[in-house]
Amino acid sequence: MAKKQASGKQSRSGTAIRNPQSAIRNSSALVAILMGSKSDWDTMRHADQTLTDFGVPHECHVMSAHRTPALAAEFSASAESRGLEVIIAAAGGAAHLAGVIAAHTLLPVLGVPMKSEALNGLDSLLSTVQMPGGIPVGTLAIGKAGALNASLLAIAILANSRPQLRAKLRAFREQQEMKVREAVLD
Ligand code: RP5
Repeated sequence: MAKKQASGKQSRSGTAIRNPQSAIRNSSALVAILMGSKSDWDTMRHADQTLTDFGVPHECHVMSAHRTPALAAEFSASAESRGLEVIIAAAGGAAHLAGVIAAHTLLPVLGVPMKSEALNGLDSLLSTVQMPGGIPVGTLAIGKAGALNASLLAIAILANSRPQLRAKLRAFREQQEMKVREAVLD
């Protein structure tokens, strides 16, 4: 992303590394957010923001199953040894990114189908969700809701072994419930 380059030296909790060349990586990252194109960032920034809000160290990269196949394979094959625990992979159209990433790692991979111009995301959804048996991709909803839920699901996975994160997730749910209960229609 052109957005925030090379805050790469920072490694405090919650720091997001966004890096166009994927050369700079966050040594403390637990979650990686990958997207097939910079054009996916407007959607995937919601996942980035949620992980930041929860203080989860993470990194964000553009890489493509089609346009940068070697980078996608190298990234996913080395992800576990770098300490990553969950990978979120977003792509649109013939959306193979999550499946390709999942093929190279044992880490849980959460797929987010992007809204596409031609088919409004139905193509992305089907090509992400319809993995043949043996290589799972946990597929979320199309677009913004999927981006948000992928980050919340990543947090829930991490929270299984992190009580403080679990408490934050519980508080988030309680606040969300409160907002609905207290909604006033004008
Ligand atoms: C996919 O193709 C990307 O994930 C994106 O959603 C879609 C279109 O990419 P651009 O042509 O906008 O780069 O690889």
